[in-house]
Formats: sequence, C-alpha cells, structure tokens
Amino acid sequence: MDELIQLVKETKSIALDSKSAHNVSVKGLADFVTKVDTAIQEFMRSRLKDMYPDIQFMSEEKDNNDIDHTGKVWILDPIDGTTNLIHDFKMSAVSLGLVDNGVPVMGIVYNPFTDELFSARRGEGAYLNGAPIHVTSASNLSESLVIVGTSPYRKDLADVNFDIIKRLYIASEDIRRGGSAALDLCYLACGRAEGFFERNLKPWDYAAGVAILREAGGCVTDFAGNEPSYRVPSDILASNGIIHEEMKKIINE
Ligand code: 2AM
Ligand code: CA
Repeated sequence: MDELIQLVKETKSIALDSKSAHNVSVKGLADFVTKVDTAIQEFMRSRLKDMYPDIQFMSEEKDNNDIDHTGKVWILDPIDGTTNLIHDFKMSAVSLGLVDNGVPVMGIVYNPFTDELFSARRGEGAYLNGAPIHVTSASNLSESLVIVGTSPYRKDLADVNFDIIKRLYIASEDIRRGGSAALDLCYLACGRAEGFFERNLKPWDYAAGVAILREAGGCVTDFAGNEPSYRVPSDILASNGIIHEEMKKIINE
C-alpha cells in the first residue's frame, strides 16, 4: 500500500501543470480529455507495469477490449473530474482501484489540489492521509446531505435526473454537486455527506471509491440494489448504509 500511495502522489506535478490542463480535446458531449489525463495515464501505466508485471491495466483513455476480468485488473482514472480540472475548480482526483475477479480489493483516490489522499485495502479499513475514516450515523434522509450527479454527457436524461434530484432535495437536508464521482464516494467515506447518486458512470469513475467507501462502513450498489459492474457502465447509488433503502425508493419512484 505504501509504495502505491507514494506512486499516486507522484502524479501531483503532472496534475498541477496548468498549461497541460488547458490543452483540451473533445471526446463527446460534455466529455473531454486534456494533456494531463494522457500524461498521468502513461506515467501510471509504465510504473505499474514495472512494479506488477502480471496485473492487467484498464484506464479511461485507452482501449480496454482485451482485458480478462476473471483476473486482477488495475482500474485507473488518470483524472476523475476533468471538467473541474479544465475550469480550475480544484475538485479532481487520480483514482486507482484494484479489482480481482469482479471484487474491488483496493482503492486510492488522490486530490492533488488539496493533497487529500483516500485509501483502503479490503478488510483493513479506510483512511484519509493515514488517519482512519468512517461514514456518519445519520439515520434518515431528512438529516442527510446528498451529493448528486447530473450525467452531463446524457442531457437527453435531464428530465428524469432532475426529477430525482428534486425529490432528493425535498427529502434531505440539502444537495451538493461535486463533479468527480471518485471524490464524491470518498466524501461519503469520511463523513462529509451521507448519499450520492449518478447515472451511467464508467468503472474507472467508481472502482477505487467503492473499495474505500465499503471499508469506511458505507454501501454502494446500482439503482436496483445490485453489485455494480466493473466491466461496463453502471448507475451508482451510494450511502452511509443506513439511508440506502430510502434513497433507492426515491430514485426508483
Ligand atoms: P471524468 O471526469 O473522468 O470524465 C461527473 O458527472 C462524473 O461523471 C465524473 O466522475 C466524470 O468522470 C464522469 N463522466 C464524465 N463523462 C462521462 C461519460 N461520458 N461517461 C461516463 N462518465 C462520465
Ligand atoms: Ca477521467
């Protein structure tokens, strides 16, 4: 864990290179890639290959068709929260998960702008900069802060999503929008909020965050309550565990 944490922290100088952050290409609707994304991916790919030659490598800005998901797979998002990065919003993260035969067994999520590093290994608890973290014990939505996702690359679903957001807003204390699913999950893990949902996320947006939130005592499923996929996109519902059913009911109303 220590050497992986050191490795992820080494991405800081790449992430904070503002010239590269503003070198942007468009992949699709509200979907961007910058020189920072590709540089961090290349740095991590090469270092992980040297350190762990037998573990496969899945990452957002590459073709992942040849991956055998019955084995061990690194799942990297070189920058989660690329839109935030482009806007200097300082809410982006390098997200590295390890999934073994469909089970997330390790996660590291690092925000280079705040120097907050979340980490967890299955069965060993979750940590923020080395100190143990845990979800809150809020017992219902009315005393919960809920982080929402807007799925900006699916504007055709705006009515459906904003109907859910409105219902959650009315039932909860208030809502927030972070813009990095990996950090959103970690904010639940360390007790800054109680719930999170976003439709149609990709495995690299949540693989590491799932490992961290579960070790912090939280719960992550898809909207139906099932295990998310680590091969194809999933709708993600996350909570402190206690308000999970209440959120699930409102999302599926
Ligand atoms: P990204 O910054 O790595 O692209 C914001 O709504 C969240 O959705 C972020 O975690 C963002 O990750 C993710 N996201 C952005 N575009 C996406 C797309 N086309 N498909 C799935 N997830 C996406
Ligand atoms: Ca990304």
